[in-house]
Amino acid sequence: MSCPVHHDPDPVVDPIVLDPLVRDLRGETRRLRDAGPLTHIELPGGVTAWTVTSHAEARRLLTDPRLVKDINQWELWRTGKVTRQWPLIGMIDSGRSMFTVDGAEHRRLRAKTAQAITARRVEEQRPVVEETVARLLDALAEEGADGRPVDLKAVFAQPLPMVVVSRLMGVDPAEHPRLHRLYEAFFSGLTPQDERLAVIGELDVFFARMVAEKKEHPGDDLTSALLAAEDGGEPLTEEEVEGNLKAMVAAGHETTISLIVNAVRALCGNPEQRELVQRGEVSWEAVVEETMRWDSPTPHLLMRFATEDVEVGGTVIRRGEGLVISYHAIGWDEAQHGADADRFDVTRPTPIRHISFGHGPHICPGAALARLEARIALPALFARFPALELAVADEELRNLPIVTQNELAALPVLLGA
Ligand code: STR
Repeated sequence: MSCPVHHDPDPVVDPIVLDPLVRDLRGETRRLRDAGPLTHIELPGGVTAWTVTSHAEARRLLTDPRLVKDINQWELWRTGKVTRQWPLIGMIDSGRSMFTVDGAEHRRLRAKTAQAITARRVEEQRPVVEETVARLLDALAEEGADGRPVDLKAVFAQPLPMVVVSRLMGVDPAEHPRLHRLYEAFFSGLTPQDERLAVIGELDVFFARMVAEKKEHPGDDLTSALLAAEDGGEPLTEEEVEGNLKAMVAAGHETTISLIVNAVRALCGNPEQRELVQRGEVSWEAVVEETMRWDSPTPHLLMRFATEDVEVGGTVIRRGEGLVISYHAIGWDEAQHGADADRFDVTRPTPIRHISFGHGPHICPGAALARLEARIALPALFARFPALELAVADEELRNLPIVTQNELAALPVLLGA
């Protein structure tokens, strides 16, 4: 690996090293919080970056135009210290899309996608979500019959987001297993880099073909809509549509799995709160928002780069340095959520003002869709299996070795009578 530890011109305390195997996310979040609002971290591969762990500072930085997504602003990239051989490169260098550009170009790339999945428009997806949830609950009942433990993640939480985002974007359902396999390899920290680069290549070919096909034969989907010429303004190029499509499928598939899994885990671990929810005294909305805050599906979002020196409460992010947004730690900010911020509590005043969907121009355009999925899936699951419980002790649950995602390897449950 040609990625030596980044030497800052300023004397800097040792960075907090993120465990590539994610063996103790909560311990890491505590250490990050203790280190202060802006601190150095070391990512896998020995690459250091700044990270922000304060809610208030993150909000400021996420609306600061001097912090941009363009990888060419990154000193470590420009000087060849980070290359395509770096295991996390796919999180940053993912092609031109609304995820990687800023300013006026960003507004142009994002507008139509975001408008198609606003809180209002997303209601159009409700029937698909409801049908899919009903079908997956049957599958779950079958797998978990006769008191057998069943992996709620694999059988229930994983298929739902893929079905929903695919229907929205026009991805052929026959491709779900393949896409799922590719994303597993893409995200896993254990995938050798040459293999990951091959996976990225395969995803690129897949989505390029799909865009070319939709251009020829438009369907009733968002990919076709993005390709259609605008009334005013310039339409998106095929490359731009491909970038947005890739971003939507990856994001829609990966993050919502964890939202559902983490919510079920949290409720199973907090029976008194679960009872309040199951009795209807606390809303499912509160469960979803509190899960987003307390156990954010995205622990660390990579990356933004300073186009100028940016001062944050006495510390300076130098021009060319990278900034990670550590949402899991931000959700545990006592200044924002109170002294018990590290505790799951669905009775906190709602709406809980977390920023786990981001903040500023890049705020998650799929937030309403994720919320819709979780708010249909969770009540339906607990209505069908009111006695559902974990099949292993909570301490036995393991995260996948993925630094940027808070994803359990599995969630074994017993469905109960
Ligand atoms: C994965 C690879 C790809 O082809 C395109 C993208 C762009 C969107 C990214 C996605 C990535 C990784 C997961 C992200 C998603 C946006 C939201 C999601 C970062 C790099 C989160 O985990 C929050």
